Amino acid sequence: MDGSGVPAIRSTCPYCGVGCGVRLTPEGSGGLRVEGDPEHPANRGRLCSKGLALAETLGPEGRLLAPRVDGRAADWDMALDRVAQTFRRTIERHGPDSVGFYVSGQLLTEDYYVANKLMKGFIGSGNIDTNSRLCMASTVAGQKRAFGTDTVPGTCEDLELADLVVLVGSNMAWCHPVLFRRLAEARAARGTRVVVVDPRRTATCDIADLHLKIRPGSDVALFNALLAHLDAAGAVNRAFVGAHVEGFDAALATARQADAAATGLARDELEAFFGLFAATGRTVTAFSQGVNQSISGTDKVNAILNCHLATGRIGRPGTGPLSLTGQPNAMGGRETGGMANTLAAHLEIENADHRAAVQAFWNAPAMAQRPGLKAVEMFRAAADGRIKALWIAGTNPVVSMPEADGVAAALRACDFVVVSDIVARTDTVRLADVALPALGWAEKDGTVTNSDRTISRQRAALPAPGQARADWALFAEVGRRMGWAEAFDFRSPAQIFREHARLSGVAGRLGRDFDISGLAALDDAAYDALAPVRWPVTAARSGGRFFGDGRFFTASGKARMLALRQAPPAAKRSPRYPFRLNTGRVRDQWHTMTRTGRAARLSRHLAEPFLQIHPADADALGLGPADIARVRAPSGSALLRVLISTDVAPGAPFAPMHWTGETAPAARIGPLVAAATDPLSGQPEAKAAVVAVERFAARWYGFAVARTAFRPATAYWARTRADAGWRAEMAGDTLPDDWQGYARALFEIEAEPACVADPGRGVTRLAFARDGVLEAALFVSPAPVAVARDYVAAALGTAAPDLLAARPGGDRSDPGPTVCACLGVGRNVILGAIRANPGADAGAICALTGAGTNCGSCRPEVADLLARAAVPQAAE
Ligand SMILES: Nc1nc2c(c(=O)[nH]1)N[C@H]1C(S)=C(S)[C@@H](COP(=O)(O)OP(=O)(O)OC[C@H]3O[C@@H](n4cnc5c(=O)[nH]c(N)nc54)[C@H](O)[C@@H]3O)O[C@H]1N2
Ligand SMILES: Nc1nc2c(c(=O)[nH]1)N[C@H]1C(S)=C(S)[C@@H](COP(=O)(O)OP(=O)(O)OC[C@H]3O[C@@H](n4cnc5c(=O)[nH]c(N)nc54)[C@H](O)[C@@H]3O)O[C@H]1N2
Ligand code: SF4
Ligand SMILES: [Mo]
Repeated sequence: MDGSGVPAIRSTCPYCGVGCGVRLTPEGSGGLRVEGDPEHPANRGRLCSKGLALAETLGPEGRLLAPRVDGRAADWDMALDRVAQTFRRTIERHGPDSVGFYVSGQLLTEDYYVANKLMKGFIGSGNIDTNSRLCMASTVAGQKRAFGTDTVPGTCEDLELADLVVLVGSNMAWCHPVLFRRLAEARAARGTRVVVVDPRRTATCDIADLHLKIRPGSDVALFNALLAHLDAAGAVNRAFVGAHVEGFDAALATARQADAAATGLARDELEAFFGLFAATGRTVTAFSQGVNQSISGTDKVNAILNCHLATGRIGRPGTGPLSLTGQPNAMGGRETGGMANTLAAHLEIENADHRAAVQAFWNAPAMAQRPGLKAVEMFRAAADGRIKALWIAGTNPVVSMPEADGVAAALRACDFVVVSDIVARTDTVRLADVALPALGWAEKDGTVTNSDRTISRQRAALPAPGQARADWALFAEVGRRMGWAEAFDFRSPAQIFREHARLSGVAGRLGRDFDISGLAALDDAAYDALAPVRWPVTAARSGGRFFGDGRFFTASGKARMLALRQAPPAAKRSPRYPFRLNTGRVRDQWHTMTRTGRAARLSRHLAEPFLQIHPADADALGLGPADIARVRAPSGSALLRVLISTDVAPGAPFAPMHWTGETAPAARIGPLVAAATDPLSGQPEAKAAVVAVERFAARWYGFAVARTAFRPATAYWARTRADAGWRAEMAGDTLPDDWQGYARALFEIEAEPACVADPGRGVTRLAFARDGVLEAALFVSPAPVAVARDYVAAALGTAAPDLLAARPGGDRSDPGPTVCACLGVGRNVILGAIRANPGADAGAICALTGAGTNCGSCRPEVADLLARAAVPQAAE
């Protein structure tokens, strides 16, 4: 209840797989108050910086509000008929495998269910794949190999009950922040030991007792060597292995041959880790994209599972492997079978009995008989004409796929491309023949499943903007218009959920793990009121852990250990491409920034795409702090701000994946990543590209702010939101004739600017006013621009006398890039507090500056600043 007595609407955060519960209270004029839900088991009221900024990402600005056909506004009938007829005609002429759907772990379970039913049961092809292919596919394949099903054995509480938590290829502090806080609190309370396995030092290492800076891609060697050690140390659980595991001997024999030197780790580091693991019964190994996104991703997963199976540490409190899922509904997508090589309800597409059961349940005319094209193959097929009609929903592959320039070319080549999205301009929507406006978070209704099988409701709290419709409704409409009126007669998410739950009962009877038949009879009111619930949900059981009883879903009922060999990354370093590029995420942006990019405070943490590179590499390349680097790969190139840091190893720089043609066109990372995939899972190796790096010979650097959006015409620019407009970093290799003319064209302003030029230093500052308030400003310099950026951005729309006066100024102290997004505390402010208070601990610095006192997502960074000498940051 809020003060007015209106009960808050309970829903779920739309970002990461932690799946935090939120309470939404509509406020006048379309606004929304967002708070953590104290009753949700995932977060108990906590939210991270992204969840807390959700309200700032809403509103009509930039939304796709009406269907568009061939670039022109169209009505729903016309757009949906065009989609249905084109798909129908293409299938008639070229067969069902000539069409495809590419969907997303950010769709709701109900959306996924309808899309999958349409493709696999009615169109009759397996060609529905998802961005989960780039995300969780290796875990799916690894869990199926070991357990017989894609089952997450434990729960997130296990992180709090464990004595040892091993985080492999997971930057949990930034990517699953609320779970990280739960772990940090448990560690403070009970002394949990934490080991981080990551080639890079991340904020997650703040709570690590041991950080293993593993050589990229060598996790199989590490866990093989661990398995051999566990055996030698007598830590193998012989009783469990004897009764419940097969393949132990072969797995151990291969593991004994493992070359631990391949990890690049020192003997004492390995011994410390192995000793800790062997001695600690309650061990959880949590893993994410450093494991999955690799050509040996599936083997990495199984190498981890091997160690848990050998020690019997699975299915009991405080033990087990735990896959940290990325997207809010990565799990729901797997449960509905929305991947090219799976069937609904965790059934197997290759299994004739399973196909027959689903076909009978759906009364389906044309069941897919074999797996369809996986993401990378699907876009290749679009490029070479095998796929002639493609529907993309809830994902932005022109940014996020490997060899992303090739994906753009594939969409241009493909006869018919449909994109359903919430945003009017994305790199992918721009290439659509038909663009369909979808309802977004807080407007739509349905369910999601988080990392530990907890199903939660997302609920609508705001009216539909424009003509937007739910994703499930779009797939159902097209199904009806293609001639399957009865099968797609879906009128509500509750109705779809009941059908999904009933189908899971069929799977349960076939001996599968995913069974929520206990929810099949929910009426609309009960569905509306559904509280978070962990599957399975059957008459016999609800929630809990799997495999504590030693029974697995393989034919023999035993788990499988696998004999695994270390394989290096696919792309080979060479004199031409001497660097191994690692890619991933930053704390305050979500993927391609279509939502988080709208919140000014989320753009202050790291406002620019960057290349994090070791000082030795920077020296050898002649790169200085805040220079621009040109990064070239065989499949594309990018320009990135240089951030010199010992967090990365020499030869192994890191770059974030978030920037796009809309926000920083020269800085898209997707084009640099080769489309090499794991042979079993089809997951691309996004963490191990090979690149060359050189200094970009910038003749000038710039920083600009304006109240209206602008797109600089220059080699490098990166634009984010400011509270009252936009801000951009820029760099160019050609000097314009005059800066006043350049600025007027950039901002599309005719007026005369206030101008301060220091020709001696080559520094120019231009500021435009309208009605006495700052409209736009541009700072240029032959060296990276030094200016108090947040101060200048905050001056937009104000009288800003020191910027508008034609005198040098603006030399105020710069709070620096934001560390604490909640309270807007800058890095320099924190460094100042550290300097002024020698001996103060992180808690004291937080209390002094306010940083970390709200959501706490930035606490690891405050501790980090305290712990070591500062290194130059981007955009300072
Ligand atoms: N802030 C934020 N949070 C997010 C997201 C986001 O976009 N922004 N996206 C969500 C999604 S969909 C996902 S999938 C998750 C991803 O969550 P994470 O997997 O935690 O994040 P990443 O940054 O992709 O990569 C994790 C780490 O893997 C390391 N790594 C690279 N190569 C190797 C290797 O060979 N071995 C090992 N052991 N480690 C390696 C990288 O250095 C990196 O620190 O985050 C989710 N949460
Ligand atoms: N180099 C590199 N590449 C990577 C990764 C990496 O670590 N490195 N990680 C990979 C991983 S793990 C992932 S999960 C992917 C993520 O990559 P994407 O899925 O491409 O990224 P998003 O920005 O989340 O795209 C979601 C799209 O859906 C839209 N949208 C939001 N809500 C809705 C809705 O309700 N309905 C519809 N129809 N649309 C909506 C958004 O506006 C946006 O355009 O990136 C992958 N690519
Ligand atoms: S940890 Fe943050 S991004 Fe993830 S679900 Fe919770 S609030 Fe959302
Ligand atoms: Mo992901």
